[in-house]
Amino acid sequence: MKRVITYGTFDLLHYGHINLLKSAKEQGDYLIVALSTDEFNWNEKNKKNYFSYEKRKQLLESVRYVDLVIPEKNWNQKVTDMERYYIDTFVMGDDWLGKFDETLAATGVNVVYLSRTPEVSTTQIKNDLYAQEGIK
Ligand code: C2G
Repeated sequence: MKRVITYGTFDLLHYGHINLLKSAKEQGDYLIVALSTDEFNWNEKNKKNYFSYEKRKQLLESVRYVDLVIPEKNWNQKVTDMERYYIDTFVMGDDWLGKFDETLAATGVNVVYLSRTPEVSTTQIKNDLYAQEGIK
């Protein structure tokens, strides 16, 4: 069984995330999503997620491509995650192109960057909604 892992916030889950998760699953047979905790988002990514970790986890667990959701608590857990979960392939969207090759080089996992869905983002959704609010 080929085991794949990917990491992210996945807040305001949208079809760009689903495209990524679908493509990530296609890299193997079992997909683990390491989901950024609320604290990690706020302290390390300066992101205030709209949905809590539990709600974002609930949404991801309902996605057919996702087999397991684990917490992403810090930037440094990736190497141990690869060992702990017997990972074959690490996947990220190509906005992260090249960012994890060095970190993961010693683990021997395949590092795959998949193209992002360019036209959609959580930031864009929020901005569009604020703009509509102004019109209403
Ligand atoms: N993504 C995508 N297309 C979009 C938006 C996001 O393919 N339109 C992908 C990103 O490239 C990423 C995943 O969906 O691989 C999750 O995106 P985010 O929730 O924005 O994740 P991020 O905040 O980049 O956190 O340790 C890695 C970090 O946790 C990644």
